Amino acid sequence: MSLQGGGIPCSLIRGGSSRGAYFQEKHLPADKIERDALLLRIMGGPDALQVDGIGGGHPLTSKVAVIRPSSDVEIDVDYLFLQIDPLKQIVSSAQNCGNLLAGVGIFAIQEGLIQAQPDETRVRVQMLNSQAICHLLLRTPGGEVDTRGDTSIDGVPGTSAPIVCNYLDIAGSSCGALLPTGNSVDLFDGMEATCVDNGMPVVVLRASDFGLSGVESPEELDRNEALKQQLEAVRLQAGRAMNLGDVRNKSVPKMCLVAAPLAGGVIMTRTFIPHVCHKSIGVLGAVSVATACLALGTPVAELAQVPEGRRKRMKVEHPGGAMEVQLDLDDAGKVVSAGVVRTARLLFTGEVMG
Ligand code: NQM
Repeated sequence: MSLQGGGIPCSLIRGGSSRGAYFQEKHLPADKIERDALLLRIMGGPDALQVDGIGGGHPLTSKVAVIRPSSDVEIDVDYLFLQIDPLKQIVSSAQNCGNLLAGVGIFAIQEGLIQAQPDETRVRVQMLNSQAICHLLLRTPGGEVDTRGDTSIDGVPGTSAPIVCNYLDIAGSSCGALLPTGNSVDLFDGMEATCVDNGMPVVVLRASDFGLSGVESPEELDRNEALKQQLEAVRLQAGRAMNLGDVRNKSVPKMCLVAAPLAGGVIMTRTFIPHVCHKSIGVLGAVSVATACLALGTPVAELAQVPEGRRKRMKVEHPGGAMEVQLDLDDAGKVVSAGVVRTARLLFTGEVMG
């Protein structure tokens, strides 16, 4: 059977608690407008189900990773993340994704962009959305990627091999500063908020200020239209204050409602990404919220249970369990690196029709 126009090499990978289509940059059109039109056709839409594409009908399963070899000797591959809005038909590079990042090493090895080592392989990735760097450590017995293992992450059934993700220097990666408004607390529509960017721009607010306990299910929160309107009004103001400009059509900042932790973690969260409530929490979203817990005098720090010491292992509680983040601080209390453990799995590799 011959297919009109031929296909585009593509792999579908579950990265962390998200799923996305991974492409080599050289297989996509160089022209951005053509590239985005093609990706919208591939993922499907405008349609909530993305029935005419390979997207999964939710922001967490409507994602694309574009990979290329790096020209920098300190970096193996460059990774561009694109969020595809199933309904609005927007392709946005305004944010990073630490979940799809977890799948970048598997893709780079499978495509021959880097050579796997006999036991473990370190893949040095530059995130083109923010120029920040992350080192991924993958299990590669006998020089082959092995995704089988006994590590489980909340939000994903079953277990797989761990992928250790070490982020270097991510403070202010999208907004230019860790506290982009210059304040640790801002007031928007009378609500106290902490605007933070440690890899992901997030506006952290008390759930109780919205009359919520902070443990409502994502489905219940998604049905609460009045809440979503209030949050969007705050988000538009916070976006400008965070140097992100008009964020009406942007997927950042995320909106995180916090409450006291319930299961031994540091803080309880419900995160809107930004118009749908996350089933768990994004990786860099969790790193940013954990970092906000350290900013004394903020509403989130008052609710948080922060462990002692310069190396802090912090469980950020969310609707599906908790995401453990490790923050390393210097003598001055500044966060110098962040680490998370994720898993990823190659689901298919082949050609997708554009
Ligand atoms: O915060 C969801 C996800 C994400 C992004 C989102 C992510 C991150 O769960 O690094 O991983 O916040 O849009 O994949």
